[in-house]
Amino acid sequence: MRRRTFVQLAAGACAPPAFSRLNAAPARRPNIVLIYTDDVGWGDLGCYGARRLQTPNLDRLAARGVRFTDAHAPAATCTPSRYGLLTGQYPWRKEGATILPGNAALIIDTRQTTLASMLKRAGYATGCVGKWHLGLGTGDVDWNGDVKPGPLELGFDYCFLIPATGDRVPCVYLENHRVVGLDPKDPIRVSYGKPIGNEPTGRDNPELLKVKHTHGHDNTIINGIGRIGFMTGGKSARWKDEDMADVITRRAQAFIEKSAGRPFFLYFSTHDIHVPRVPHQRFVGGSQCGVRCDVMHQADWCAGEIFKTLDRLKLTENTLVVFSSDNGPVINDGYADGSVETLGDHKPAGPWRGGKYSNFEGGTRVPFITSWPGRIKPGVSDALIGQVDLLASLAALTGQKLGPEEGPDSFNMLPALLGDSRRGRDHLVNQARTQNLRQGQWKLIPPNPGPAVNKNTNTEMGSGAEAQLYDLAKDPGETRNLAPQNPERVRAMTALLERIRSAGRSRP
Ligand code: NG6
Ligand code: CA
Repeated sequence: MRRRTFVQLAAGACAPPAFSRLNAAPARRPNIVLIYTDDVGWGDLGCYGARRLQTPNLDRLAARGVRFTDAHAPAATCTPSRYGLLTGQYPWRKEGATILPGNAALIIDTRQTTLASMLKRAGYATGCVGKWHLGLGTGDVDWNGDVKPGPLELGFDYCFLIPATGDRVPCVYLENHRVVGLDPKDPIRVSYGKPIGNEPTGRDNPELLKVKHTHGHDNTIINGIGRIGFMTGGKSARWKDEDMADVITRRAQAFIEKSAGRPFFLYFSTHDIHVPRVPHQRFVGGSQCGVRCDVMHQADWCAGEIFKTLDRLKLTENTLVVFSSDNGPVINDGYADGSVETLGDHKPAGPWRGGKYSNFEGGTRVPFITSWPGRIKPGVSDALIGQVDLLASLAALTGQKLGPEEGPDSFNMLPALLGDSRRGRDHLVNQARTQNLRQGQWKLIPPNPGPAVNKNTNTEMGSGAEAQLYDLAKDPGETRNLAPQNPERVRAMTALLERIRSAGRSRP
């Protein structure tokens, strides 16, 4: 794996003329494309060491940008991470920011500043395409009328959504406020908990399934796949999982086409590589580690298509692309799709312990790449940063000062994101079963009694009745709990975490 540090690269690879040209010319405000993948682990990209699958488009992005090794999603699951990403507020401050059912109300207050509203204020055209999973509407949603509030009420000019997740009903797309392709004579009804309608379910009709479930996912069968939740109606509007990557990528490209000419912000949130993993036929069997890796090829293709559009429109030079993932990797997340059996020696979390759902580093330490060919000098950075920092950093990029209530946990890390500085945050709080605290090389996981391993997903959770303290510089795999020998450090970090919690904000 490439292990050159940013400093070495800057010193070695950048001849002075290029260096001064890059720094002297103040670039125009860039377009911003945020590619947010789902459940992609630190080790799932070629440029992060994967060898059993190929991600040429993302590797090229990293080669011309900054590849971060210590960047974090706000949480080890989707909804809280997306909440933190868009609001710049730690998600554990928000009651109810946990994995949401598909009929949940919008959990972001429409008065809150988001990445979209902040960039809109700076004159950007703003679009959101792909997975949402932050709730929609104000209560039990009526999918047959205007579905709002949602992204459009949070600063996005346009949205095309997978409302919750690929494995949750309703299995339909939403464009702006409306379900796409809905026949009013066949209204959609959705229920979580109580069965609704009389369509087959995974529980009662397993013989109809093309992918069997291992845990959960045994409610209404849509496109041969058991889902979480019950749904009836909306037959003409239902998605086909195999086409999902194509459908959302084409919408994202169309948004770029339409917006070119003024600065734009695209939040492109892939379904891949979340379950159910049902790639388009052309990606089936393409990798050397099974369907989970095949859908990683598909995710890389999605990114590549976006890059092609930027190239064609001659926008690449002045577009800041940020690539990341909403939480760490999971192998079996509820479907018997063969991923466990075909994993081989592929290491989805790279060198980090745990994965999705876990308090260990694998839960939130995710791939993170920034690229802006007209401005960023390529390199690798080990700065500690959080996705929660994008709000303040992109505000700084677009010359905006945040009010005291905006992005209360978002630090301006722009110099690190642009590769101008290797300095990261002094501390960062991430969330799984509990909040954990990073401070430099130290990691504190407060007491959180529970099973060491989640039996369903086989995830090492980082649970324990006593506090855990790890020195990631000496022990990146979090194998030696140093808490008993370091009571002072445990006390100091526990106190810092408590201060951050009780202050209600942490932005300097
Ligand atoms: C879990 C689901 C899992 C996945 C996850 C959300 C079961 C048994 N498991 O509850 O399959 O959907 O929620 O993933 O239903 S996330 O990436 O959107 O947070
Ligand atoms: Ca996720």
